[in-house]
Amino acid sequence: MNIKYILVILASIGSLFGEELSVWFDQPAPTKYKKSWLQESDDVTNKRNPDKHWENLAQPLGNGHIGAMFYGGISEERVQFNEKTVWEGGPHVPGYTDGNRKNSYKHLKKIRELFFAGKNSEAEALSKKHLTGDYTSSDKYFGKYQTFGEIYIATGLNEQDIKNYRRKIDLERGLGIVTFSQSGVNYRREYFCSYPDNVLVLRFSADKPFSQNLKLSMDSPHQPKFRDYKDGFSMEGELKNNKMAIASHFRVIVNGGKYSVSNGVITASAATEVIFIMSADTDYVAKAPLYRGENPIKNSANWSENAKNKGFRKLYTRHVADYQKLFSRVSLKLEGGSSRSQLPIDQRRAKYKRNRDDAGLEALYFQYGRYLLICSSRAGSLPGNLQGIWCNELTPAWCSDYHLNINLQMNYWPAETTNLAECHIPLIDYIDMLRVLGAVTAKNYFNARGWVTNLRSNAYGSTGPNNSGLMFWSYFPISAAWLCSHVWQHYEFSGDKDYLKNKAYPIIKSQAQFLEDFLVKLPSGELSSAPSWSPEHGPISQGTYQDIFCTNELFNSAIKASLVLNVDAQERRNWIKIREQLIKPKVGQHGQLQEWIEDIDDPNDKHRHINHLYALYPSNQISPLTTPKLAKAARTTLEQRGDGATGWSMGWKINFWARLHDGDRAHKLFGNLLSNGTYDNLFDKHAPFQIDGNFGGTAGVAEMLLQSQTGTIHLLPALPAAWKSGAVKGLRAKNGFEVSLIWEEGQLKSARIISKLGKPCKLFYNGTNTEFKTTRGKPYDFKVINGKLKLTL
Ligand code: FUC
Repeated sequence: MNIKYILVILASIGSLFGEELSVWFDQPAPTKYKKSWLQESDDVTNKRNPDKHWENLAQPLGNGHIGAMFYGGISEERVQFNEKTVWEGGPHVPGYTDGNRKNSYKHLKKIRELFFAGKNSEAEALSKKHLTGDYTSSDKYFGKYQTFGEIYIATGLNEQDIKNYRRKIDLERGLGIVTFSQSGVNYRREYFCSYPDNVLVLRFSADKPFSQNLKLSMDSPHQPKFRDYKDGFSMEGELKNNKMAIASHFRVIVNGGKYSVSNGVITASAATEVIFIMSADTDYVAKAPLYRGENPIKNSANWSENAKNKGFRKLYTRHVADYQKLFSRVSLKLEGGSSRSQLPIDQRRAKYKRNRDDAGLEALYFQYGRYLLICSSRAGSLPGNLQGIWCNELTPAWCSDYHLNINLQMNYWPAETTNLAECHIPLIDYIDMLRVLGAVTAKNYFNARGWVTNLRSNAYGSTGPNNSGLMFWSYFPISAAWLCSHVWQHYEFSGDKDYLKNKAYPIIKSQAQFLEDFLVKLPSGELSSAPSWSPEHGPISQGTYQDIFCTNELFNSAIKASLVLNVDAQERRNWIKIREQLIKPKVGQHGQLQEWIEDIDDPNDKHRHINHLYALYPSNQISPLTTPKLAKAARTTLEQRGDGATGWSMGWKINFWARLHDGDRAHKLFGNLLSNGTYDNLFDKHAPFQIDGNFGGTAGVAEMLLQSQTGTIHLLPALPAAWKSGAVKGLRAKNGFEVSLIWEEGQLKSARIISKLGKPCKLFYNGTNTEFKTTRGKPYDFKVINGKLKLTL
C-alpha cells in the first residue's frame, strides 16, 4: 500500500467506511415519570432513579454549563435540563460549618502510638471519633447537585401512523436530531447546546409550510416565577436550602407563522420553522470563601438575546465548528464480527450481549465517551460530577457529588489520551479551588502545611473527611496526591512550561509539603501513611499501598517539575530522600500484590475497588516490561477479584488488563461493561446511572491501542484478536505526539507520528525500540516491514 493512500485513509476514516457515527433509537423515550422530582425518595445511598426512562432511554446534550436530556416525544417533547452549578449547601446555609473537626491533630500522635503498639481496635475507635468529619451522608451544609427543571413542547400532533421515526445523537456534529413522518409530512427537529453562545437551541421544522403549532412551557422545583417578554419569558427561582438564585430565559424565533407569549407559555402557530433558545445561570461563582456572584438574571438575559440576534444558521455553524474542533481530532474504525449500525441502539446492544461480535458498537462507545466529556466539561465551569452534568433529581444518588477516591479522576482518564486536553481544565481549576479549605483541613487534622482533600467534595470546595464516624466513606487524605497526578499529566502531554510554572507547580509543591508533614515513621524506620484506609474497602491499617503509590507518584512529579523549572534544589533533595524511605510493594501469601502493609488479602474477595492496582493504572509504577514480578502479582490479584463488578469498576479493569498487555482480557472486560454495566442510551450503569464508567471504558480503548506512560510510545500494546483490522487517528502520547495507526489481521501496517513539540521520540513495537529526533510540527510516517518499523521519507 502506498503511503499517500494510507494518509488519505487516515484523514477520512469514518466517512470512508460509510458508517454514520450516531446513537439512535426508533422510538421516543416514554415520559411516564414527568417531573421526576415529585417521584423520588430522599435517600441518597443505594437509590434508584425515579425515572428509569430518563437514565435508560433519554439522550444527553451539553456544553459544560448547560446539560439537557431529550425524549423525542411526538405529541409532546420533554427536555429535562441542568445548569452545572445548581448546588445546595455551602456557606449560605444558615449555621454553616465546613465539616472539619477542629484540632483533631491533637489525637493523631496517640492514634499512631496505639497502632504501633498493636492496639488496632483502640486506634480505630479513636480514629473514627477524631479523624472523620461533622457531616452525614446528605448533610444540608455539604449539599447536593440539583435538577434545574423540565421543558415541555406540545406539538398538537397525535401519536397515530408515525413512520420512519428516528431520534439520535449525531456524534460528528454534536446534535440531537428527531425525524419522523405523519400524513405525508416529514418532521425534523435539531437540538444542540452551544459552548460559544452558551444556550440550548431547539429547532422544529417540517417539509410542509405552516405546519408547526407548538406550545412551550417549563417547570422547576425551585420556586419558579415567570415574567413574559415580547419574544419569550424568563424564569427566576431560588434554592430553599441556601438561597442560591437561578434564572433562565426562553426566546422564540418563528418563520412563516405567528407567535404569542402569555404566563410563561410561548405559542407558535401555523409556522414553517420554530426555534427556541434557552439560557440558564445561577449566582454561584467557583471562588472561596463565598462562592457567590451577581444575580444571574442579567447574564441569562444577555446570552439568550445575543443568541437570538445571531439567528439559527450562525448559532448552528458556531456550535458545529467549536464541537468539531475537539471531536474530529480522533477517529476510530474497528473491524471484527458484524457491525450492526442499521439497528437502533437498544436492539443492537441486545444482540451484542448475546454474541459480543459488533466491533462497530465498541468503536461507537469509545466515541460516545469523548462526546460525553465534551458535553460535560468545558472551561469556565465546574468539572463533571458523578453524573457528568445530567441529573433529574433533587436528591441524586451520592448527592451527584465529587468522589475523590476514583470517580472524579476516572471522569478525566480519557482527557489527554483521546485528545481532549481542553476538557481537562475544569478539573485542574477545581483542584486549585480545593486548596482553600484544603489548607484548613490539613491544619485541623494533621497540623500540616499545604492542603489536603478526603473522600468526597462538592461545589463549595469541601475537603474534610465528611461523614461522621465512617472511615470507609470519609477518610482518604491521599486523594489530594491522586488529584495532583492530573495536574502533572496535563503538563506531560502538552509540555506547556508557563502552565507548569504558574498553575501546576504551586499545586504540586504545596501537596508535597503536606505529605512531608503527614507521613509517619513506622517502627521499622520506613515511611507510611498510618492510620490509613484503603478506599471503601478497609480495614484500618498501618499503611495501604494505594496511599504509598500515590505518594510516590506525587514526589516523582514534584521532583521532575522542580528540575524542569530549575527551582527548589533543597526541597528536591528532601523529596528524593523521602521517596526512598517509603514502604516498598510486597507480594503476599496468595501470590497477590498486597493491598495493605499487613498480608491480609482474601483471595475470594470480589470487592469493586482494587485500590492498590493504582500502581498499574492510572500510574505507571508496575509494568510487565519493567517490574515483571510485581506485574505477575497484580495479575494474580485481578484474577482473584474476577471480571464482574459495577460499571466503573469494569471500566478500571479494562485499563488494568491493557497495561498488562492482555488485549483479549481487556476486550472481555469491555464486553462485560457494554453488556452488564451500560444502559441502552450508552450511559454507564452502576446502577443507577453514574458517568465514570463511560470514561473508564473510553480511556481503556485508547489504552489498548496506544500507551505512553513511560515516555516511550508503545504501539498496539493490547490489541485483542476481536479487532482484526482497524485504524485510529489522532490519539495523544506524552511529550507532545499525536499518533495514527492502521492494522490488518492483527498486525500493524503503518503509523504516523506528528511531533507537536519537537522532542525526541521513542517508539516500541513488537519487542523493538525505535528512536529518532523530531522537528516541531512535522509528521513521521512508518511502514511495518517484516514486523519492524521503517521510517518512510
Ligand atoms: C464509588 C463506589 C460507590 C459509589 C460511589 C459514588 O466510590 O465504590 O459504590 O459508586 O463511588
